[in-house]
Amino acid sequence: MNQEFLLYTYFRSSTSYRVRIALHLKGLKFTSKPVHLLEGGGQQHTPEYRSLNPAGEVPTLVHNGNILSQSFAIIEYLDELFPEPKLFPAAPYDKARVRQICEHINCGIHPIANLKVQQYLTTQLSVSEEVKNQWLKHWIQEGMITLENLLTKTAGEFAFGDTLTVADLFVVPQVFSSKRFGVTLENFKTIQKVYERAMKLDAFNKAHPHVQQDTPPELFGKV
Ligand SMILES: N[C@@H](CCC(=O)N[C@@H](CS)C(=O)NCC(=O)O)C(=O)O
Repeated sequence: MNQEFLLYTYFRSSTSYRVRIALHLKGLKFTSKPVHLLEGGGQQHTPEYRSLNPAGEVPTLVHNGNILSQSFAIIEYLDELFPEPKLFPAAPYDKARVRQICEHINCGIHPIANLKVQQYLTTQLSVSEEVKNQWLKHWIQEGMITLENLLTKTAGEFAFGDTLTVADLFVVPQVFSSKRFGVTLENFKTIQKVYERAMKLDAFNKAHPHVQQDTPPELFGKV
């Protein structure tokens, strides 16, 4: 059967980055449809886009007419349809622990730094850029401390043991995002080890925010 994938994405979005990695890992050819989160007040807010993604967020994947949002749901769907390489461990406890890492990033770290949250702080609550950045850095740092603690119990070569899992697809984009907000890996040796191992894989590099079709020229190629 002919497989068609259209990915609504934004180069810098860590949630889009997760899905791009999954598509590359599974060798699935896809067309990227950039959604500029800032231009014109944000293309994610148009009624056309919201009819695909009611939350007005990226990513959205359209696969042979099937529309899906939420990066975790998208990756799970892809993994069930295209099991090579398998991203979820089979044993229930292992699977739950992998998911625990993903959920910590997805619900515990990512939403705090989301663009709309930042915009609300500055435009509605008149928080200065400086205070906003301090606030973001604090919560990201807290989240990264927990992530480091989680990974010290689970990591081998990868985030969970010595086999690549969906947890690595969440850790790597979070590292990219944390660095953007000034949280480096200096004090997070396990996260750093896992990050460096995953970045040896082609799929992670091809999916990197700085090599996408909508990457601004001044950032292009800086992986
Ligand atoms: N839990 C969602 C989060 C998606 C999300 O928040 N995406 C961000 C970019 S990383 C977004 O589109 N933000 C738009 C905005 O804040 O206006 C997922 O995993 O897909």
